Amino acid sequence: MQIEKYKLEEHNQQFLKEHKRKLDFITADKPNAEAIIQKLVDFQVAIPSWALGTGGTRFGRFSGGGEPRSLEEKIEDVGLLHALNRSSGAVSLHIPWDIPGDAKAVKALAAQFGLRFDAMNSNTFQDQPGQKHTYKYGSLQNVKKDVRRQAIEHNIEVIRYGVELGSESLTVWLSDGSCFPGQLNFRQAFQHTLEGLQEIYAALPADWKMFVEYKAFEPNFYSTTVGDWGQSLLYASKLGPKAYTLVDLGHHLPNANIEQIVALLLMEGKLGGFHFNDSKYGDDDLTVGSIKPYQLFLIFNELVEGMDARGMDHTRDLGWMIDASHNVKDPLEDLLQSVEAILLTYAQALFVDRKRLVAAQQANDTVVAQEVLQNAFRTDVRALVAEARFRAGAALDPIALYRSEKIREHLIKERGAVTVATGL
Ligand code: AFD
Ligand code: MN
Ligand code: MN
Repeated sequence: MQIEKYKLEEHNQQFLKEHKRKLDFITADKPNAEAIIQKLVDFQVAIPSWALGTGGTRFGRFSGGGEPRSLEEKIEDVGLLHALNRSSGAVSLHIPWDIPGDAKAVKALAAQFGLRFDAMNSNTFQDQPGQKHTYKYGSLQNVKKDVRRQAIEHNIEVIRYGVELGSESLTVWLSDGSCFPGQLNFRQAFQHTLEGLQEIYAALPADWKMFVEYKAFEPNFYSTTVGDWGQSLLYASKLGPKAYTLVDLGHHLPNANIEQIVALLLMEGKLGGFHFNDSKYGDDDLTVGSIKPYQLFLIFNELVEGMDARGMDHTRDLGWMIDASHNVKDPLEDLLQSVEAILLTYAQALFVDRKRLVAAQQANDTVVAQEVLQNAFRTDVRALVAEARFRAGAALDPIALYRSEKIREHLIKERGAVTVATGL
């Protein structure tokens, strides 16, 4: 289904007066508001194809109905999101969950919705039907050469699909590791993994990037072969200039200082991609900003500062993606909330008074440094983000429009009440 243009305009008309009032309030004492609105219009966050269905718990799957049954329907769903907020202009695919039968047609369909293909994701954390060798004891790290070869070939195949779709990056997330002391020789596991990544790296087209995603735990619980940013950076440095570290917010040990990690990776020119989500305990995959909004702000603060220090383009030079999918919300509403949270936090980070912060740091004035950050964090920027959406031709209140248009009901009618999208 698609949202009719006049419906969108009707919706905006209804909210416009109140919106303008709020916008005038925030822009009155913010001379840089106009520049920030433009940055918000430009900023795009990729939607992972596996977040469009109701995510499973580790014990079950509770489908909410109307889930996309094919890659084409997943693209349609991201198209809907993009029509509602104009900030979700890319989709990130997982192979083999999303093998494009006819890549040309899939690419054309995405273009119709104004979408491009962001990073491609490989999957060596599950065995697929008919697969020759099992990943039970890991993929690239495996002690068996045949298993390693299979994992390498799979990644190269993913690159090939990506080339057909116009993607320009590969994200490798390995679940490799061990559950018990003594199970693995750490050095050998690292070396095998590095050799595998080197072969995959060699198959990258000239203009592609490779993102090495790390995770400290789960499904392995004693060691992980790409367990933290140090290990990821080690692989990325050994691989070469096209390899980068990818930071997923949910992949750290509790209370890790992610903003510091981000700052240093940016300093080294080795931060490539970002997976947004939120969590209280581990890799909870909760809606962005739902648990620790101040942490997200501090991370964004470092991202903006670090990207500006290197003259990077905020929109294009890092891969921005949501990686969250949960089981109690309508996934499309959840994604709208996540994108909104990202834009709000980005806007707040843009409001940080850098000059004052630097002066406070140089004077060891801890109080003012904290004031500067918290002033920005406590600014209500919702009207600015809404204005950016409005200017881009999207809805002032995407969730309100989603509900008043009864989009989920339409999708259920179209696709059925018991559909289950591919994914976890
Ligand atoms: C994992 C990682 C990774 C992967 C995804 C699969 O975050 O990005 O692609 O889940 O659903 O935890
Ligand atoms: Mn991730
Ligand atoms: Mn994860």
